[in-house]
Amino acid sequence: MKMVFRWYGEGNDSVTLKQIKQIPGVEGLVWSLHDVPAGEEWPMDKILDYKRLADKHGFHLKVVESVNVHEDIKLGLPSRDLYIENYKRTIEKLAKVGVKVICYNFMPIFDWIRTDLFKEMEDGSTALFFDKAKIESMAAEDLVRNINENSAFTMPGWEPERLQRIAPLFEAYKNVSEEDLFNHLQYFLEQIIPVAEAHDIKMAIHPDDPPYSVFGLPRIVTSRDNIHRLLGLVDSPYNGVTLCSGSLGANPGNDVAAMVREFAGRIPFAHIRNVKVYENGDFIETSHRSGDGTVDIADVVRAYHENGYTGFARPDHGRHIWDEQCRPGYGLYDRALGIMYLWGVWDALERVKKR
Ligand code: DNO
Repeated sequence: MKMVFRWYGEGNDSVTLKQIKQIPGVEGLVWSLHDVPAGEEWPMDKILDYKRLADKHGFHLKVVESVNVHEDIKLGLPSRDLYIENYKRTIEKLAKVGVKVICYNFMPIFDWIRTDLFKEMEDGSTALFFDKAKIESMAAEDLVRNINENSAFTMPGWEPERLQRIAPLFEAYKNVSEEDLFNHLQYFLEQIIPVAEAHDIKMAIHPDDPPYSVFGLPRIVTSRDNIHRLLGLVDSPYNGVTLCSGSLGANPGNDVAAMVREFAGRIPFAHIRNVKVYENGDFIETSHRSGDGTVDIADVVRAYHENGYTGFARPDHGRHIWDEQCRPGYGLYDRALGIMYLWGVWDALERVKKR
């Protein structure tokens, strides 16, 4: 398990590279060019600027999260070919700075969805919260407004300019079924995977968060069966998954550890975090510890360990604790605590193995 840490870039993150350097066992940054719109080819000079910065602090840049997929690709429009070509050029450029994994998602219109970014927990910390009934009665536009008004940072996947395009996008998705979305993903993968293979970069699709349809939009990366199916669309080790325990874990019907055991060879990137799911379907993000949420994180780590996991892993969203002012879910303290929990479980398992 190679530990990496998500960082949003200079001026765009409350956490500094010096602070990340002091977390035990973190070897690389999980990064992106957040100001390049989805569908555009990434400029080499900006990639190299990032590389210089990472080098200066002794981090590698092997994991990108995300190179976003243009909506026309997900919609299967004729204009998709142009955006797929741009995606290929970006892959070629990223190979030049040593990138090995590209995380992306195939969620229509919205990336992750939450109703509260700073929901207060019993211990006084705050965390990202999903109120299922509220979402079901809410207009999509209000949710975008709510997210933007409550974060001091522009949130990837929720850029304010999205608001202007929402109505036509919903209209465009009206006749797109899950089956269509699978076909559009296949079309994308058939073109992208050979380029990824040639450049030794693994593509790792992120599950849908939450892992079910929201606002009537189709969502396909939701379950064991659908992940099995998408891995078969192009059956190559370069067509992989970012197995996110928190996204999949928001549906208690998903056995995350069993998925790790089944798909281990196809998980170049692991997102490890916990989530507490309530009976009515609401959920809140908790500390990483098994006992604090619904997902048995210790067992998830054990599943990776059993399979001799050598891929990349990052702690995922944490709570906002000790009065930290940070991006929702991406503070320093709780993610650093999360890392120490993951290492603790991992090292204990190593010790037992060597006995
Ligand atoms: C949320 C993240 C997602 C993820 C994308 C990958 O914090 O886990 O936004 O980065 O879905 O493309």
